[in-house]
Amino acid sequence: MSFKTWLSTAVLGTALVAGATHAQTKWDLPGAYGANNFHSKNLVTFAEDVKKMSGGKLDITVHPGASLFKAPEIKRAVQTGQVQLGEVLMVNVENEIAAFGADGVPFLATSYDDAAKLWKAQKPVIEKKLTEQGMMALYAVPWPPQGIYAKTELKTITDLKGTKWRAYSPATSRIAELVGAQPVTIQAAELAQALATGTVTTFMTSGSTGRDSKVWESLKYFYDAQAWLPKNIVIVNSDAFKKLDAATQKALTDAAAAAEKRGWDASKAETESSKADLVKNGMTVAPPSAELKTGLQQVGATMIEEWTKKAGADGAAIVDAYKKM
Ligand code: PCA
Repeated sequence: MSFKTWLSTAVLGTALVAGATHAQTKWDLPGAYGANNFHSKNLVTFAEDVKKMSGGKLDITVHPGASLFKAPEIKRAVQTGQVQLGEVLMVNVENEIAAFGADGVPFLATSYDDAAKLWKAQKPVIEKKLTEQGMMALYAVPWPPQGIYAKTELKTITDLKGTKWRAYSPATSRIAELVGAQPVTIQAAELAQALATGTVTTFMTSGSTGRDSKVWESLKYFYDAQAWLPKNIVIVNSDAFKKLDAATQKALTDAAAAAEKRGWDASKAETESSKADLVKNGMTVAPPSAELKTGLQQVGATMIEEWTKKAGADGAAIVDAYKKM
């Protein structure tokens, strides 16, 4: 090779490398919860980490508050490649894939330690299902424990009869049926409005969503039943992932691991701070009475049985692995 040829090859090579460093991939990440929610803030930090760790090569724009897709549409949007990745409430997928609903079964896992075990047990099954559908799991973070909100005092489960009950998943609709309430499915983004118009007067969710929706403007009671901890999962389209170079793929999965850890810590902190805010805004926050708790546990027992049947071998694998931990 002449010096001249060598020189031009070297220059061209450098230009290519420089070009590659500057080539930027832009992704969109839809979420269903308000920009101030701890999950959404974690998504933003995750996106910032990815950008930093990939040397600017992967630039993810977070779209919180169901602004790009409504909560139940996000999984499909990732699956069909309309977006590269998205945040999904796992229990929203339960009717399609029962294993996604394991963390929505009342009283199966009720503490953060048990929720962590359940996630460990659930993860291999979820990963397999996602792979079959051309997706991958990046990270999952639980909501704080679920309690019951009500306008009037609840002494027993029969006090829920006939109330207009807001549901966010198949399992929360099923609870309404079992207690004789009228279920209305409303995702978190529309909850504040449903409360303002009186469409709903009872429901189960976290202190976090109660705070986000300023429930104290219409409701008085939060019974801290700690019934389950549903998770949000961030999923990515496998083809989009494969198009990234190895270093950028690693930046994405490393940032996801950090986001999972950060999210669980934020969720724990959120449990306490959100309940404190409910109290500060005039709500009664209390554990359920023994009678109410017994009633809820009976509902839970029916639902564990129903879910186990529906989830078949996958459900059995999850519950067996979980119980061994
Ligand atoms: N908030 C979400 C899901 C669970 C939770 O705590 C909601 O209420 O829609």
